[in-house]
Amino acid sequence: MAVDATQPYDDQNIFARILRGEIPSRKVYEDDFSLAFHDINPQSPTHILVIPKGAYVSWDDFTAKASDAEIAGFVRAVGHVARDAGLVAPGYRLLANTGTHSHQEVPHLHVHIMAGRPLGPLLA
Ligand code: IU
Repeated sequence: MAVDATQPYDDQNIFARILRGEIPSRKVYEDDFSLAFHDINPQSPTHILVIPKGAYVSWDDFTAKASDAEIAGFVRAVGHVARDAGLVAPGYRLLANTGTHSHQEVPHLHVHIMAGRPLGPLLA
């Protein structure tokens, strides 16, 4: 079911549980502000999710409430993960579904990094 981006944070959501180490993930990167791991159901040869460590439902929640340090750290982490995976030259797509119409499924902000094949127009 799609997430309402205005809902309160649910600390039992699957990514909160991954952050607490209650559920394993295939970790790619971690720093003070961010965790990156492989998507469990990849839609492209490379499909990595980057999440902030703070409790934010969505991009909206994050950009409204997170500190400048968290936002800067998170944005840098996304760039770092893509660079480190060698995705800059071939190219990659960033996606952050936010709320019902976007079909956001997990109520903890995540940025998708998708790459590894020509992805085509966004709405193809
Ligand atoms: P969305 O933007 O909320 O629709 O994306 C959720 C993503 O989380 C989706 O690509 C799932 O495959 C992925 N995911 C995951 O990697 N691990 C999980 O345990 C669950 C979902 I549930």
